[in-house]
Amino acid sequence: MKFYDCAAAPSPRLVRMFIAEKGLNNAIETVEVDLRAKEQMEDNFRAINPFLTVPTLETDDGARFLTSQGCWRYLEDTHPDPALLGHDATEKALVADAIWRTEQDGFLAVGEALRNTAKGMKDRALTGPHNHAQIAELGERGKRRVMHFFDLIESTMSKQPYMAGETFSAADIMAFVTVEFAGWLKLTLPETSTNAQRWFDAVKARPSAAV
Ligand SMILES: N[C@@H](CCC(=O)N[C@@H](CS)C(=O)NCC(=O)O)C(=O)O
Repeated sequence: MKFYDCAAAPSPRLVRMFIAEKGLNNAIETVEVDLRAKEQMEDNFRAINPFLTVPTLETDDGARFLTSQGCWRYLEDTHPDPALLGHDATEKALVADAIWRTEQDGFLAVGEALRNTAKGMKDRALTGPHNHAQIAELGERGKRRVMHFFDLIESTMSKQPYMAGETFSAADIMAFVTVEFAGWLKLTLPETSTNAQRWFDAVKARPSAAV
């Protein structure tokens, strides 16, 4: 298996943490794609992932998964222990719900704020083969949405230990990476969010958080 990664970027980190939780670090070859040098735009990577994004995972028989969730799905089904996408039907659905909410309201909100404000992302407000101009209002809206997402983590963690319930899952990986990604905007969990902070510290203490 080959994993197309970028050490500095948050989306591939979603898969790096997942790989680490599964104990697969030594089973997968990593290919670094330097996004700062725009290597994702080069013809050889374009042929691998026409959407020009990392992570991308390639199996030995040539199948390719072009999003973090495609990579997760494949790794979960081929290496079921420990389960990170839920154990039974109920838990799988709860994890799917928590991942969707976290991606929409958290991860993509940080991306919206960053990509619409960062000088280095002029005309690259969205990933992919087409250029899109930045919209300053979306930058501001994104920051407000991130703070709402932080409130959601706090209220979730006041009721349960993990994003999807009683068990650590990929939803926690995504929420954790989202909080660290928000640091790029200098946005941090509010001091009053003690439940969210307790959860964050517990995830940060896992060996997978170091990748
Ligand atoms: N939802 C996609 C998002 C992938 C994505 O946006 N990756 C970013 C890095 S965090 C990327 O490849 N950016 C390339 C660019 O900015 O042109 C996934 O999780 O795979």
